[in-house]
Amino acid sequence: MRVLVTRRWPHVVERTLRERFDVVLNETDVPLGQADLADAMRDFDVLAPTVSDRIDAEVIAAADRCRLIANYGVGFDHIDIAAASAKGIAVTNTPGVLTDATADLALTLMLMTARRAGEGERELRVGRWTGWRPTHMIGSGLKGKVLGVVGMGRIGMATARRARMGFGMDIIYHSRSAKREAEALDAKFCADLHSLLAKSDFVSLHVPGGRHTKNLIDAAAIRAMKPGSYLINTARGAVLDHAALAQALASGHLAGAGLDVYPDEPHVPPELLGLENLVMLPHLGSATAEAREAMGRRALANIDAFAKGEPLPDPVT
Ligand code: 8YV
Repeated sequence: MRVLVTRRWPHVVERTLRERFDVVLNETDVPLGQADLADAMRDFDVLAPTVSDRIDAEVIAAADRCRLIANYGVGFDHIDIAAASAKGIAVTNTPGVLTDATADLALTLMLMTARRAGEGERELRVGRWTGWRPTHMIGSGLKGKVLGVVGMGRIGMATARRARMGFGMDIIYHSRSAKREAEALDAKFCADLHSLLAKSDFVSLHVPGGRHTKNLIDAAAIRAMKPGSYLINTARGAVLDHAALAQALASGHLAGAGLDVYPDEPHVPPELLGLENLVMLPHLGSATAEAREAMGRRALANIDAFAKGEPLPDPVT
C-alpha cells in the first residue's frame, strides 16, 4: 500500500510507517502545492496531510487511487469532507491526543495576556526597563474571574478544568448542549453566546473550524464582550473577525488577547502586529513531543486499520 506523508512526523512513527508501507515523505520544510497534492491522490492509496495542506474539491477530484485521507491533527476544516465522501474516500483525524497540549497553551495565553508577559519581555529585551516600581505593568489575576468557554468539547473541557482546579476561576460555557462532565466544575451552561460574552472576564474559543463557525466572533460579538475582558483563540483563525479584534484592542474595549491561530496561516493580519496588548504565537497548540508522537501513532492506527480492512478508529465521515 502506498502512503504519502505531506510533512515530517516524529522519527519513531515515521520508522514504523516505513516498516509497514511503501511510504513517500515530504522531507522538506515546504508544504506541497495543490498540483502535488492532486498528483498524490492519483498515485497513492493513502494521503496523510496536516493543517497546512488544503485538500479542496479540486484535489479530491483527482483521486483515482486514494481511498483514505488520514489527517495528522484533530481539526479537519482544511479538508472538503463532502467532496471526499462523494468520492468514497474515508477521512480520519487524531482526537484526544492533543487535548492536554492545546489546553495548556490556552492557559499559557491567558496567563501571558493577563500578566502582560509578552509586553514585559519586549520591554526588557530592548533595554527599556527602568527598574521595579509599584505601578509598573499591572495586569489582572485569574482567581475568582469568570472564564467563558466557547465550545465545550474535549479541549474546551480540559481548559475549563485547568482554569477551575488550578486557578480558581468560575466557568460558564456555550456549546450545542449542556455537558454532564461540566457539573463537576460547577460550570454553568449559557445557551446564548452574546450573554456569555457579556459576563466573561476571559473568553476562550474551542469550537471546530468550518462554515458553521466562520466569523462566529464577529464585530457584534466583540462589542458584546465585557469591557476590559480578554479573548483567547487556540481554535481556528476563521472563527474570529481580526479587524474588529484589532479595533477593540486599540480602543481599550478589550484589555488583551492571545492568539495561536490565524485565518490564512502563516500570514498574520498586519493590523495586529503593533498591538502591545496582544500575544501572538505561531500555531503551537499541539507542539509538544508527547502530543506530536501520539498524533503520529493515532494516524498510523487509522492507516493500519484501513490496510487490514478493519473499521477505522477515528472516522470523521
Ligand atoms: C495540529 C491543530 O498541530 O490538530 C489540529 O487541529 O490545529 C494543530 O494543533 C495540526 O492540525 C497538525 O495538522
